[in-house]
Amino acid sequence: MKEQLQALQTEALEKVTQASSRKELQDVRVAYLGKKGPITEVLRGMGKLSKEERPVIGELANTVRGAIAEAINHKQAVIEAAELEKQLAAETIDVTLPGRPVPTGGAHLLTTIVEEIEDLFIGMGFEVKEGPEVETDYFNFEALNLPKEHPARDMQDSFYITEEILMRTHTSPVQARTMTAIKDKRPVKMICPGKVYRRDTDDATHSHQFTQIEGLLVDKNVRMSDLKGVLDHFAKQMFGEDREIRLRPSFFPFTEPSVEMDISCKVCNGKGCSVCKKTGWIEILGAGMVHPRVLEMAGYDPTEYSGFAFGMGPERIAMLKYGVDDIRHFYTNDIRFLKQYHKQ
Ligand code: 2NM
Repeated sequence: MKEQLQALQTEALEKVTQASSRKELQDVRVAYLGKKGPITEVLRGMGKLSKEERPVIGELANTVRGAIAEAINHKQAVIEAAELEKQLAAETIDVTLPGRPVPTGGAHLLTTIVEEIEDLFIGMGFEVKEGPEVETDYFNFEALNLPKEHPARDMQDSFYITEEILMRTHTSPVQARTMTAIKDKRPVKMICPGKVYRRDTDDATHSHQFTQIEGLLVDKNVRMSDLKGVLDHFAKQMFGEDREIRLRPSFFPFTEPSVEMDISCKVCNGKGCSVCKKTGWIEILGAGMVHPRVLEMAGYDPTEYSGFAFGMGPERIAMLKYGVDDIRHFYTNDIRFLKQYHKQ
């Protein structure tokens, strides 16, 4: 009996040594220490032993069981530690690896141009003002010296919502509103960027919706030379110090006199090429001295105050500056077009 138990212990410890996984170890545990295992069997058969043998065998059986259990528990700890090591090694994160790039958006080319123009005028002391895109007939036309019979008020040319309300066709109503709202009739120095709407058939150079930036300066003794100085500074900042400007007579209902401003062509340096249609000059914007009627309607005394105003199309500026050949590129939003102008 004694030899049998010792042989059992040797055999079990051998199996424990050989076990290399939790499963195998558990099998050993069940096989040797389980209810149907040999040790339980020995203890169960104790009744058949003599009085002298019983305590000796009983103690030995318990010692053998303890030794096997301890070996199993020890091996279990070894296996678990090894498994943890393996898991940690497999799940190691290298925190020194460079991150994966996260795709980010970028500003639309038009946004960039509008902000650049805004910054230039802010630098000259102008305030940026915005107003409604859905306007009244009064502020869009009447207050800007476009009387009822004026051809520019043709229903065919604007998006009317009712007889009296329409999508603004320019941003000048923001200026008429601002001047009208100033009760103490102090000087005004503002630009207003924003979307405008005209009933046009879209093509490479026309869009039924586009952006405008208009400027207005009203004060005492404002002269044409002030307008010229501001526009010359703008042109040189926007297109290069080596650019020249020229003013040509023109007509707008809200300014008198009215002018159109050209800049010398950067492509040919004024010599004449396809971009400037062999003239050496490129039209950039319209401007003029605010019509006395416009000042008067907004509550400014035209014998005391004078002002200049100008208006430009950021799409056209962007097209000239970046060689964009079709205004529709700004609105069809092909990401391949837009991405070319994203800053890195
Ligand atoms: C232009 C050309 C000339 C203009 C006039 C005004 C206002 F409201 F003060 F009368 N704002 N903008 C103006 C003048 C706009 O765009 C080509």
